[in-house]
Amino acid sequence: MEENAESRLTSHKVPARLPVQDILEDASAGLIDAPRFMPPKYFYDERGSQLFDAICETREYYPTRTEEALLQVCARDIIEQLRPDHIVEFGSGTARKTRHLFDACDRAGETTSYWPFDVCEEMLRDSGQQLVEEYEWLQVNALVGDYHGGLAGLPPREGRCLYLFLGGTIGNFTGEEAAAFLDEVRAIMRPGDGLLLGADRVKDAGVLHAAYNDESGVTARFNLNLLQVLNRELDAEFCDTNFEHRALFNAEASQIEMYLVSRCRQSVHIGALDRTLELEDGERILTEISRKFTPARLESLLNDAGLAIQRHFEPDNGWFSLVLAGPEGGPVTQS
Ligand code: SAH
Ligand code: AVI
Repeated sequence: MEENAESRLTSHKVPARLPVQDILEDASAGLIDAPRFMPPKYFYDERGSQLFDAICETREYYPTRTEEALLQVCARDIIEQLRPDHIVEFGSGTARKTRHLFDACDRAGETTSYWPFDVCEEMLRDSGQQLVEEYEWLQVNALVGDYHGGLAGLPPREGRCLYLFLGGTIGNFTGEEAAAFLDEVRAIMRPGDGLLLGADRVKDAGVLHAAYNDESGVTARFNLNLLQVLNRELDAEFCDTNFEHRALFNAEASQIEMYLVSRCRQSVHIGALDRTLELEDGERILTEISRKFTPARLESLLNDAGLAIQRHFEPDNGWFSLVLAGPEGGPVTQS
């Protein structure tokens, strides 16, 4: 990397201020007894992050391209309204869509620093290097950590902040986790700051089903990759041909549920736990929920955290919401 670009990239570990479990504790709590589940953050090792990126390219997975089209249209307005000194992004991944905001900064002559916060260190390094090379004015301060550990441990920032939580990742949180997280975001926001939140919407079950069961099988590989993570991190002996991917829409709970389903009766040893899982044929491990919102549900989630919607961007088909919210009592404009 060119010297000037390298000097504009830093990396910091974000200390957890709230209790967060590690993979050993999560596996011990979630895998030994039914109902079995693992938190979705373990999908995102280097390969899992690449597979998520590949999901975004599939014909069936509409959220990325829908949100990107919204950002293309609203980025300029948002930058001109907020004029952020800092853009802090939770679960930033490749930051591919965030480039629309940097382009808008470019056009508006605004320089901002970017703080991508993600659990996947490799992804932060690669995307950070690309960004400082693409934008010669951009300072990138990568933040490595778990956002469920709270936001009070973020490094201090002077000036106005635009917080981003894109992609519909809020849908991967339970209702309780989402409320707690938005409370944390509200607590670090100051007057004039904004939160740009992407949330996937309730829609035809067939469209949802296809998005999480793409024909090329990328989502299946993403889900099954979790077993490789468990094998590597916990000295486990999962054999991925003994499991299959299943994603279904639970209309009552308004969420996609993603499972790894045992294809046979099997015993799987987990070395680090010194335990053996006994799985029946057809038994399931819940690996992810992806909640789908109505506009009213989204609004009440934000309002409950003391955040008011200032702008709401959505496509004509209403498939996705991108909302700009701020501390209650701030300016409200229609779009
Ligand atoms: N925002 C991007 C990526 C979404 S994928 C987009 O819209 O396309 C979800 C991202 O959140 C991944 O990059 C993953 O590594 C990150 N992530 C998942 N759980 C996390 C956690 N607990 N703390 C921090 N980052 C997390
Ligand atoms: C990151 N998150 C918003 C994705 C989603 O749609 O819930 C993760 C994903 N899982 C399967 N496909 C995509």
